[in-house]
Amino acid sequence: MHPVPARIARLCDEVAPLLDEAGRQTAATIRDTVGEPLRLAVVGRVKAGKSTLVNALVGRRIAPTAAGECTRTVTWYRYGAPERAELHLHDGTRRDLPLHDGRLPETLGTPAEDVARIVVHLQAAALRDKTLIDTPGLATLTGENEDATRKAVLGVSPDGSEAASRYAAGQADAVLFVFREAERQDEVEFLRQFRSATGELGASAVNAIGVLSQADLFGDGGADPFAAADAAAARLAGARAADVSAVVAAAGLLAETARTGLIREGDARVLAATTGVPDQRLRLRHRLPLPDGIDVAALERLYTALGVHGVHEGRRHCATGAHQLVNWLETVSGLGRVEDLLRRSLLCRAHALKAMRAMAVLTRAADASEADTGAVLALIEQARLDPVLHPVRELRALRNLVAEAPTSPLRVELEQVAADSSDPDRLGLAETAAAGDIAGEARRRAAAAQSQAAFALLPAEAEAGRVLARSYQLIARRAES
Ligand SMILES: Nc1nc2c(ncn2[C@@H]2O[C@H](COP(=O)(O)OP(=O)(O)OP(=O)(O)O)[C@@H](O)[C@H]2O)c(=O)[nH]1
Ligand SMILES: [Mg+2]
Repeated sequence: MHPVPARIARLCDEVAPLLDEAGRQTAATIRDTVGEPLRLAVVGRVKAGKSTLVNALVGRRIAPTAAGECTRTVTWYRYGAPERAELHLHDGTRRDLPLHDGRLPETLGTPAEDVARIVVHLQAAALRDKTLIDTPGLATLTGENEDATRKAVLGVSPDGSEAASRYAAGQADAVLFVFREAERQDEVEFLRQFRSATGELGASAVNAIGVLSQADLFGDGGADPFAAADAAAARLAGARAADVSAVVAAAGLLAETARTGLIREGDARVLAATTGVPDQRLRLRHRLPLPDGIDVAALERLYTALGVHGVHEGRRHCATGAHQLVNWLETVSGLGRVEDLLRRSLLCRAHALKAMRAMAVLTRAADASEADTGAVLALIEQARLDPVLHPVRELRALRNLVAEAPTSPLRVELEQVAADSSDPDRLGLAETAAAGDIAGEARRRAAAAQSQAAFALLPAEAEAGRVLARSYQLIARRAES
């Protein structure tokens, strides 16, 4: 096991005997799951495009995107064989959920209120390093969906009545927030709640990213909706800098279509046959018959699979066949950028993010426990100061810095140090740098960070300086040993 989850597992063993029954359960759950892939919850408003995005990331059309019970149930997509879906009921039992043509069914066959979540095991490469948690939309007409999402992501019910053991049961390590169109107050509110309910680990700027979805629908119907979406995403990222580390625009539908083998040579031919037909004429296709030689039924299917912009603009990218169209869809969809952002800002910190959540959950279990809270907190504090868990301190410092002093020059430095890279890379040195040079540079930077901490005006900057100094000392020590 990686040293970070191993240290957390040890902490669980240490604190378990000191906790009450619920707390012991929590510690056991944390211990069992700390070595798992990062749990990423996909959250956002109803019909924002969450499930479509999940499908695109997984590369399968498995999550239902129409109405139906499954869209109202929290669904986990995990790596696993044999491929199967299970219902996890509130009473702790499990039931098989048969897939239909590789998709989740419309109905669950069990009263929805009994179902805690659906767990789908797939052998999809994208799930090797992350478990995706698709959640029901927020701000729906029924409050139940929202409760399900809040529980899945926050591990608490809105009234906070959940037992301590529940905290560990259904939480996410990180969040992918799907924004649709403009920013909505309830989305902002949810991000806030995520931050406050997760308390210690409420590191939104370090554990959350944003996707501005349905990018193909942006703009005023002009030639390039993606440029308009990019501009809107940049504005959103600026406005929400403390809540999400970045926002990128993406068209999940186009990526889903491109990645799930939906486009055949025949489709490219159908589109090619419409070349020369003005966009406006295509829009009126339900009222004015199209010229002969166009497969109207197939074209209609393409409108569903590609959206209006996908069809109209895609006509210019299909002359050489389906592969050209698929490549174009993949590129313009922006999903590669979403994956890039995921890698750069979340997956590269997976161990630290999981450890951060684990420690927050254990702290809560201690607070809620009737047992010896002081002794438990002391053990958690000891773990916090363990050099092995220093990456967790870096993340906390980064979170506080982004919230308090987002333009601080220490931010870039802290981000670089907190990245999952090699020590020379953290220092901006060549990979081949000699140990002596690494140690020297690290010591020099440690001293600089220390003095920045001493002269900092804001507490978060002082903390960042202290944590950075320690990071550099640890690098120097590693180089010297
Ligand atoms: N044009 C376009 N439509 C999209 C895109 N992504 C999703 N949609 C459509 O938007 C609708 C809702 O998509 P879903 O993925 O089901 O959205 P959701 O957020 O999971 O919805 P709920 O789970 O019901 O809250 C579907 O009809 C999708 O086809 C996109 O990138 N472009
Ligand atoms: Mg959905």
